[in-house]
Amino acid sequence: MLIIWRLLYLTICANFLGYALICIANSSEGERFEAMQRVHRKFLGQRMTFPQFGGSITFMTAFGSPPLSTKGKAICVDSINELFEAIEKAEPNTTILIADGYYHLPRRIEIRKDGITLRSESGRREKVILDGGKHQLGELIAVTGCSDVTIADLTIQNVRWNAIKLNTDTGVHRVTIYNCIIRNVWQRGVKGVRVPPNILRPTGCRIQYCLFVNDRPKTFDDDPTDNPQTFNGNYIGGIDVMFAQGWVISDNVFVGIQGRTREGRGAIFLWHDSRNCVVERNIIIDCDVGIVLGNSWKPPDIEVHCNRIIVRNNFVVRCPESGIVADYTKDCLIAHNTIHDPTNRLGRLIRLVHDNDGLRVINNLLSGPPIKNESSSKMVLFNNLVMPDYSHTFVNANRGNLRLNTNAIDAIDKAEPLPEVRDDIDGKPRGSKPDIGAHEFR
Ligand SMILES: [Ca+2]
Repeated sequence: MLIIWRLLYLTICANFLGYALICIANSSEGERFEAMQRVHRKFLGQRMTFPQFGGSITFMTAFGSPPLSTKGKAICVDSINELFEAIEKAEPNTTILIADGYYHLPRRIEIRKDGITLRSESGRREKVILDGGKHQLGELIAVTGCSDVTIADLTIQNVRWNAIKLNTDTGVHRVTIYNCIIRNVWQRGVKGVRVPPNILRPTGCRIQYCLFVNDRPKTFDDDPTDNPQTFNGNYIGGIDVMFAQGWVISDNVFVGIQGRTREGRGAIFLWHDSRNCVVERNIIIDCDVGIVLGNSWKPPDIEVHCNRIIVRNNFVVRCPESGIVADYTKDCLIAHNTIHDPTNRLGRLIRLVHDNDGLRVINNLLSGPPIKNESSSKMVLFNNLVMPDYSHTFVNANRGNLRLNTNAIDAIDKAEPLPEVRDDIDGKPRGSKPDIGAHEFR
């Protein structure tokens, strides 16, 4: 026991010493930034899986990404039976650590107690695979009537409908979904449902550092409920949440979330009176739709779909149905995003439709068609750079790396400073002469 404590102490000291040395050893801001990035990645790979540690360990990374802590008692499991037993018997505030392995789940995992954490013991998300394919699961994890749940460092794959279903109509708050891979899920990676008026809307959830990826477009075989009579194989998206309040959706990557005829839903989709959320530093590549605030269908009891939501510093690459959409919003901000899709079939890199009172669309970089404004609301569309094809100014547009290179003379130092955007997609400070788009070149 004592040895573990000492090791832990030494580990923490070594890391902070590392930070200090980096700050001293690297003179230029660029070098410091690169070095910090390396440590940042190291921290992300280094999970605190010390079950003996009763309290929480806080590691602030270089860019303030949220710390993951091991809460309360920890239980290690290495079989499906142990996993279900642990979930069922766990006291609130228990951490369940899953051993590396491939788990064909026979039924949905039901999390119903406050403070439950479910994560891989190794911290390597690709090493713990929870697979719903063999038993054709409709959903893989459900969170019901509880708060402060964490799901981290693991893979969820082959699920017919939803990978993680938040039953937000039962009071679900402060859920953290962190560093997971969500793969081949055929309706939604994360779903938050409609909330009745007498239930507190889901507040303070975080979805960060996750990879949402599908290996191919959806087919009819993937989901019998999605057929020519319903959604024609296009009922598919990444994150779909209603009534979200104070959520952070950041630092995720979405690849290939595609409907059967490439008419799917948003990689990130917030609607039904969602408020005060931040969507930032996400990279969305080859999905049908990128980031969507609202929807053209709005029930009578919903005044606006999205209120005071900030969408900043995202890369959106080749999303043919729409890059970023605002549709029935109020006082939202879409700023410093880079969207690349020169041949977008609908001309919708940014699409504004229906009422969007108080919307500000500022300092975005569009490589492709200009903003498609179908809204008659009073909005501020300012200092957005539109180029028919700006590929040559990106590090690697094909691979979705829209960081700028020296060719980007129309973007570099050409943005209007915005108080809401102090840094870029890498967490690098913007300085006094910000660049247009999500990346700060210098
Ligand atoms: Ca600059």
